[in-house]
Amino acid sequence: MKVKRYFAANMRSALEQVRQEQGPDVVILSNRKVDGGIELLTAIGEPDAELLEKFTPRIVRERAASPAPLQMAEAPAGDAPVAPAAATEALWTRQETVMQMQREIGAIKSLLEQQLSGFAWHEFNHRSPLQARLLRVLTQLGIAPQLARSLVGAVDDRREFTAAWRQVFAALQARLPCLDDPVLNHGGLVALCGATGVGKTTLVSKLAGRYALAHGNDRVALVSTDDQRLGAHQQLRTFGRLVGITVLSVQGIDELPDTLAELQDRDLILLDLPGFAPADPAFRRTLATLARLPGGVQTYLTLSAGADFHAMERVVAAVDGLPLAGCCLTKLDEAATLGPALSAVVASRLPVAYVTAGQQVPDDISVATPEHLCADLLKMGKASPLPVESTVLEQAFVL
Ligand SMILES: Nc1nc2c(ncn2[C@@H]2O[C@H](COP(=O)(O)OP(=O)(O)OP(=O)(O)O)[C@@H](O)[C@H]2O)c(=O)[nH]1
Ligand SMILES: [Mg+2]
Repeated sequence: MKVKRYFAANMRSALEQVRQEQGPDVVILSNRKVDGGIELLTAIGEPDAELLEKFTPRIVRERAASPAPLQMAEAPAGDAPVAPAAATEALWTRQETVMQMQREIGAIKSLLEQQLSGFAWHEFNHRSPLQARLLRVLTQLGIAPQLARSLVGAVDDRREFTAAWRQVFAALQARLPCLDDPVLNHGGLVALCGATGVGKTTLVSKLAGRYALAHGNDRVALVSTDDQRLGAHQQLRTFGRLVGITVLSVQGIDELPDTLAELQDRDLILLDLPGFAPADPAFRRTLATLARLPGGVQTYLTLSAGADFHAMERVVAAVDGLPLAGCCLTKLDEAATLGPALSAVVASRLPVAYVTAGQQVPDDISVATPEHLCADLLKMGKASPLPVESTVLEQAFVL
C-alpha cells in the first residue's frame, strides 16, 4: 500500500490529478486547505496487514467490542479477510494516524521552505545587493518584514546607498501621517481604547491636565467607564481632586448618555475605557456603542511601543473597520526599538496623535510628527540595533 500527497489549486483539479495518476481504486486519506490550494493524501495498492492494523481506528475496535452497532467500519468477524470496503472506511476514520502524517508532512514542508528561502535570500543578495542591504538596515531597526519589503521594493537598484536610504526613509515618513494636537485644538468627546495596561488612564490624565492648563479646569471633565479593573474609578477621582478637574464615573457604557448630559457645558470630555484583550468581542461591541453616541466621539487606539509587533498586529486587526480617529503611542521610554510600533501604525492606517515617554502627568506627552517618529526610530536603532540573524532575513524575504 503506497501513500502519496497531492497538491492543487482546488478540490476539482486535485481529484482530477489523483484520478489520472492512480485510477478509481485510490483511497483518499485526508484533504485539507493549505496556502494556495488543497492538499490530498491518498493510498493505493493491496491492503497491507501491518498498515491496516496501524490505520484501524481505536474507535472501531472499541465499538466492535461493545453492543453499539457501527455502520461505517464494522470490524471483520473471525478470521475473514479484510474487505477492501472495510479497509477504506477504516482509513477514512483513522483521524489520529492521519493527523500524525499531516504533522510529519508539515514538518518536511517547513524544512523545505526554510531551505528554499535561504536559497532565495542568497539569490536576492546577489541580484539586488542594494535592496538587500536596505532590508538588513530596516530589519535592524525593527521594521516588520512586510513593510520593509514594500519600502525597499520601490528603490532603483542602480542608486548609490545614501540616496537610496534617504528615499526609503522619506517613504516611511510619508506612511506615518500625524494629527496636529487634535484634543487641545478641537476639544469634543474623546475616548482612548486599547489593550490592558498600555497607559490609557495615564494618557487621558495627561490630556486633561494639558487642556486644563491651556483653557481652565472648568472647561474639561473626565469620565471613568472602567468598571473592570479594581480601583480604576478611584484612581481617576483622586487625580481629579488633586488637579481640580471634575471626574464622573459610570458602571457601564449604557449609562454614558445621562452622564454626558450633565457635562454639556464642557469643551472637552475625556472617556477612560477599560482595557481589552484583542480577541474579546466586548472590545468591538464597546467601540461600536461609542460610535453611536449622539454628537460623535473621537476614539484613539492606544498602542504601547514596548509591545512586540505581533501583539500590536492583533490589536490593529481587532479594530479593523471601526471608525477610529487615530492612534497614540505610549511608553517610548521603555521600548528598545520603535520599529515594531511604527510598523503596526502603518498597518493600522491610523494617523498618530500623541506619543508618551514617561509616567509624569501631564508633562510626559508630545504631539506626534512624522519627522520626530522617524528621528526616534533612528536614535533608538543606533543605541541598540537589533541583532539580525540570517534566518530572520531569509524569512523576511519569503514573507
Ligand atoms: N514608562 C512609562 N510608563 C507609562 C507610560 N504611560 C503609562 N505608564 C505606566 O504604565 C502603567 C499602566 O498605566 P495605565 O494608564 O494604568 O494603563 P491602562 O491602559 O489604563 O491600564 P488598564 O486600565 O488596566 O487597561 C502605569 O504604571 C503607568 O504609570 C509611559 O509613557 N512610560
Ligand atoms: Mg486604565
